[in-house]
Amino acid sequence: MATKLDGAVGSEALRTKAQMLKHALLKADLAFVMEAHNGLSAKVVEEAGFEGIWASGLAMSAALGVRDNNEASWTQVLEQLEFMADATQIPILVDGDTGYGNFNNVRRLVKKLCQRGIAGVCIEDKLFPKTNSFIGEGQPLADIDEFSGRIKAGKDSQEDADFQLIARVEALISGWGMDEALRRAEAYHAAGADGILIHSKKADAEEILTFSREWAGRGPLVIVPTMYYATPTDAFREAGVSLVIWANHNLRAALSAMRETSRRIMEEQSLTSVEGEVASVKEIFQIVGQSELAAAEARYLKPKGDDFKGIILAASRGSALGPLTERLPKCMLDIRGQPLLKRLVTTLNEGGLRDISVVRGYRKETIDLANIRVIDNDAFAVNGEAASLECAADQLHGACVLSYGDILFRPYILENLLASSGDITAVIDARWRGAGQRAAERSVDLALCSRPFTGDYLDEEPVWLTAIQSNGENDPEIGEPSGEFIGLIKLSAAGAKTVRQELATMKREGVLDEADLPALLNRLIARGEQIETLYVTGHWLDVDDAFDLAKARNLV
Ligand code: SPV
Ligand code: MG
Repeated sequence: MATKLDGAVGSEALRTKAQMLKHALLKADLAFVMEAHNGLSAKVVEEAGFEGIWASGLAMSAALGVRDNNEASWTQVLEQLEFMADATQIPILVDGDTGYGNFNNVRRLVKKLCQRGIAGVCIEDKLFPKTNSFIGEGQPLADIDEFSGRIKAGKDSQEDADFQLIARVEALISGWGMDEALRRAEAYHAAGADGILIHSKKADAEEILTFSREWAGRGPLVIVPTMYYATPTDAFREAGVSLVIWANHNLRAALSAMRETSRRIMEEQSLTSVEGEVASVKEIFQIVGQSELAAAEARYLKPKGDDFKGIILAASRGSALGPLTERLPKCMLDIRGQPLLKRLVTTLNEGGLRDISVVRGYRKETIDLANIRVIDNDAFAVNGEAASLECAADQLHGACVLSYGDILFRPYILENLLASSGDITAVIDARWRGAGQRAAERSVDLALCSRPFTGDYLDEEPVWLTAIQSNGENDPEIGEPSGEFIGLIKLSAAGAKTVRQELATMKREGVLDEADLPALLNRLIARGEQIETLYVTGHWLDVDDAFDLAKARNLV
């Protein structure tokens, strides 16, 4: 019994694809490579766990709709190989046919393959343009010396020291017999081939096993059992074969599946019967790595409005408005022909936010705008903003903008907010005192920040919210306030998760119902979360009372 050579590279040294292929050829165990013909099938081969990919000339040609007669040019093949190599981490052994010409063509081929990250090439001792080995009888063979020159030229041109060049002996296929096959194998081995592919088109493995015996482990042996497929794999193992190529079965599987699918859709004029049998679109997204692109976009692209959801808290009545809110919640009060909420939704839409949820409570049936999702807080009379936000917890996934339902602001405020870098950013108006000297009477959420607003154009140091005071109980003492929280917050996906978790904790602790948004922010600050401040100077309003309402009506 012949034994497979054991000169394998230590596994710790397997850094490159060429080293991995070399290892597969030299290690003690039998190795397998599986056919692929494009980037997708290459990924499938890798996913299945193969050590390497056989870039089959027959399969790549057929996938391009042409014959295995060098009808696809070598650079067209190279293009396919580049996609396959980019798509995978395992080595590719390329079917290089005859090398596309003489020694000079082989030189250029090997050089280009090395540049594209291909681990090895197999060239066969035939003449360009080649014909598939399973077609016809007695195909002419190359002169031994000329072919040995191709091998030497290929080895001398490799830019990667571990690149593998396999010489394929076609003597058995062409009917020249065992002695000629062995003579050629010996010559190619002496010329520097890293392995010998002995090919056969017999239905049994007899001549392959005889060759293996005679070859007696002089160098790695590679076989393609397409025709003698019924031979148990252990027979190859025992014969000391190094590498088995499963040469064309992905292409053949794809052809059968595509034919059957097309036939049924044509016949049935419907997709229903094939739908459950074909890969889902989601599987396609998965195998081409769509999620990696999403992660990269999050890292490299500035977020745009359409990456954010809007959540508007509009459950309360707005009691300071008295009889005006008997039939309508304050967010639905008319501001020059449009409800306040509609104006707010329009501002968000114009900032690019399309997915808007409105948490409604008081007179909820009147909140009936188009293109919004409504979420009900039916306990609005006994709870507050934090509980309303918790009602929208299902929407608190991914980046969000949270807004009170009774505010209006200039579009640039939203634009700057979306561009802010913090996971949680709150908009603070530094000019709150100027708001008609009514701050004392109004319900104002006063904020203390890490430093006051400077108005300096070049000042880009981040400012953090350190405490916020509201009408709720247990408010922290605010010294000299830095500004007023306008009721607008941006959350990154991480920020949204943090808020969701805090709301869940508050619910568990039984403090959710009494909490407003400032109370939530204070809890986050106390927990060590950094809340960024985006300072603005006016250009927004809220509607707490009739005075505000009049002002709003004047402003828009
Ligand atoms: C190929 O897969 O293109 C091969 C193997 O060269 S065979 O088709 O068996 O010749
Ligand atoms: Mg081929």
